[in-house]
Amino acid sequence: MPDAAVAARSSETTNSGTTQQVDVAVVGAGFAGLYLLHKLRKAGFSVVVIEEAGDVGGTWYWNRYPGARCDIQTIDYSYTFDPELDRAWTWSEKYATQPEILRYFGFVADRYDLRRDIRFGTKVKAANWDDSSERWQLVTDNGASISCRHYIMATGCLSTPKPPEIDGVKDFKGAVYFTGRWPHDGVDLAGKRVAVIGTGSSGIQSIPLIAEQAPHLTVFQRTPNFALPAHNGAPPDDRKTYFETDRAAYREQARWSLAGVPYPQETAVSWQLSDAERRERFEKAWAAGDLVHILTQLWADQAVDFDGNALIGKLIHEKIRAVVKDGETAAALSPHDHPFGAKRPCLDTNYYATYNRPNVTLVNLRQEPIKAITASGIVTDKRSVDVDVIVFATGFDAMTGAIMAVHPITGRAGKSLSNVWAQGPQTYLGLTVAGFPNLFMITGPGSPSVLSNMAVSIEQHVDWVVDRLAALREAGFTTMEATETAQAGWAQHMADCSTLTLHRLANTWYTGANVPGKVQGLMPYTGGVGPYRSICNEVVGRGMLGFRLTGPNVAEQCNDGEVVRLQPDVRLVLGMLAEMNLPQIESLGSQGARDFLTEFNKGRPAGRPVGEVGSGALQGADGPLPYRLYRPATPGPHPIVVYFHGGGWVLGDELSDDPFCRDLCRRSGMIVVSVGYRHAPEHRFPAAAEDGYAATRWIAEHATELGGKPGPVLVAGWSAGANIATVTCQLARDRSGPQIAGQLLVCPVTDCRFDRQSYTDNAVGYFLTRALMFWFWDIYCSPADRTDPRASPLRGNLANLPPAFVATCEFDPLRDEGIEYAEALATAGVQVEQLQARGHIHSSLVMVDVVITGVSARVKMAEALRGFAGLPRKLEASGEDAAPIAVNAAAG
Ligand code: NA7
Repeated sequence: MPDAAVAARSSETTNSGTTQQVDVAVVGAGFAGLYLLHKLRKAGFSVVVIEEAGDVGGTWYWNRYPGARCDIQTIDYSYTFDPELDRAWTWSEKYATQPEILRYFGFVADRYDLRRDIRFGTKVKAANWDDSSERWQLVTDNGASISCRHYIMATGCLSTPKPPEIDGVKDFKGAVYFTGRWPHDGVDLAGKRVAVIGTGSSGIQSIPLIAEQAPHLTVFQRTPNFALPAHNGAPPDDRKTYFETDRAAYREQARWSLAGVPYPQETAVSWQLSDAERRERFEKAWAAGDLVHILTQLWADQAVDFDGNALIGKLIHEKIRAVVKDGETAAALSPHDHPFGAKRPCLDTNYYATYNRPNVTLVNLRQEPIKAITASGIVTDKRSVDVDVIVFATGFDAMTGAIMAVHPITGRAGKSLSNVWAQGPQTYLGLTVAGFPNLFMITGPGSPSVLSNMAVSIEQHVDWVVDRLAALREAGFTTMEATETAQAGWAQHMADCSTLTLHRLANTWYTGANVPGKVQGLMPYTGGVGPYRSICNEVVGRGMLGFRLTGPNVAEQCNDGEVVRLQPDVRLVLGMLAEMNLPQIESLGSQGARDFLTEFNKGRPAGRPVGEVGSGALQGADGPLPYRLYRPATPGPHPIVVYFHGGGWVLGDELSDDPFCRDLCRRSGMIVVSVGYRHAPEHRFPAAAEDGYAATRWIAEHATELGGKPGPVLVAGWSAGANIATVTCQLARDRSGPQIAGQLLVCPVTDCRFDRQSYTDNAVGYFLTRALMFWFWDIYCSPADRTDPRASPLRGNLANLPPAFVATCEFDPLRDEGIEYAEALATAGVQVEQLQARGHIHSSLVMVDVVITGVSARVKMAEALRGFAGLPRKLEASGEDAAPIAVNAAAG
């Protein structure tokens, strides 16, 4: 049996000389460390926990400032691994105070007899991986050094206070306190003039209580934060009842939710709700006093869409104005520089009302930055404030601080973690780092961590890690290490996820912006707790994908690869579709397939409002055709885009791509006319193509009547509709008009061959299947007709066609024929812009408000259309495009 496996089977901790030998060493005895210790022991590992503090509790051991409380309901901020434990503890309040939370950790430590394996008052000074023994060697500042097979950082995300970065702190003659390192015996502020610097959660929780004790309090605010009343008290009945009725279901729902708290996914989008309905939802959320509620339950687009989000900011500004009597103070307290939720909002008790007290002054550092701290107080650009006490509520070097800055970690071949992370944290799953075998981070950067209920995320990580260690041991492996490929893939997935939400638009500790000099980038995973859990499970299910496993007597195992190559929201959509167990469309017959599509489309979000939507009839190749017209809200006349819907020449109609047409109209500022061309099998080739041409001609001739700009029109289409659009361009060139200024082709069908690689790579599993395309072709076109350029435009003459924008998607059977068409156009001298959308499927780009990661492609399409029409490519600067402001400039 290999030595590690032997060692791992022993649960005895031994001291060899001055070195303590264990299977696993854990740093930190907070929420994560305690559960790790319990679970590792149960799995038969010997464990030591190293903890700097004098007792258990982690962040709750240190953060003892007045008003320190949990801001996730404590019913949700609890261990769930042991139902007996869950039942044995009842929280006294909806949001427990720090002393009660600390008592809870003491209770847990006692219940499982954890303290005997924790070395309190001890810090790790260095951790080095030793390749020959395949163990981590830890040097501590107190007692024996440690040799361990596995090293786990349970150091918390917010545990290393950030230095104040303000000159003169040492000169100050009064008392200085940090909220994150508050004296255990408390601080008597009676009779003391106090300054608080910082208005994050710690400042906002402590300021009202300090104001009650101190004769005068001056608050130095750099960035106003959104704060909501906690309405603390007994746990609310609705949640308590759900919880008490079925605890297991409650916990399970939390585990698969987006934020780690059992709330359903909101589906109504902001523009579907009236002002009154939105206000009602907002008031309900405001009264609920629950961060996760207000962050997730108002409307579906609140966290992902700039405009949907801005509505909330305005409603909160009203609330602030209603409480704070002085207008200037109210304005200074109202956040305007970041979307609601992009920076961690706070829960408060009487925070805004505190500024009505005569003994409280707000100093707005945006208008008068701090110049220095002197012996007697704080000097700004405009005033000098004498104080007896300064409280720094200035936050933490979040997420990486406690892992990287606290002690040097040296991995394989002498690699230092600080060097590897010099340009920002690189991880696989936020759990491991390539080059650092057997090193794990609980809720590390790259995992949902601080964007979730930490309790749920910690338990998921602990379970995953300990279960993996046990499985490795069973299989005889002694090392486990992420591969570079897997890690790079995770970085890409993280970047993709970061485009989903608005977090990228704020400078926050989520991005490292609060620490001068720290490399900036969104550190937590924004794809959600449930999706993240399923990815971690998938890694295991696919044979530890992205990990190299080695052991002395077993063959090395490495299933290398990237666990998520789809865009995160596309992955979710495909997952939901798989769960729906939909029939194969080609098995339904053409009418059955049409009925199915109509039903299916009812479930999608309503398209966004545009200036006007109308309908009418135009002249097709063989009679009238219906059309739908989308007009922008801006004054016309606007250029006209003739649009052809997708559906394989068999399905769909002028309404079926409604959300996409609205999106094109809004983003391009042009009229979009969606044409209801004839379909097969009733009307086979070349009916659709000839209708496309005739409709375009009719629209160009009737541009003025339609309220459009006379002159050249543009054509656009998706899938078979893109086929019709580009065939129309060829016919218009050959039949002397109409004039077409440009063509937008989204995932076009361009050729009848099925042997391109994308037909094999993406034959099944990505919604449009190879079999479905066969079916479409069979219905539309006889084999003899298929090579006609009106069916396979790639085979036509491509010279002298209008400029084109061709979008293709990576996981689309039609990908390669689209790319080939773009290349052939370019070869023929046509101006072409290509967009190869990574991680997307055939329908991604037209799934407006469902596939959020398609937004940037849709923006580019609209810009291309505007360019073709001779307009400035950008319609107008939206807040979404704005770069986040630099927060660190104003003070310090
Ligand atoms: P936060 O949320 O990072 O808040 C720190 C506050 O201190 C914030 O208002 C900062 O302004 C301010 N700050 C930081 N440095 C300075 C300097 N140099 N000058 C003036 N003001 C400064 O930390 P918290 O401890 O309140 O909360 C951390 C998390 O714990 C919280 O989000 C919950 O998850 C629990 P800035 O916004 O950077 O302009």
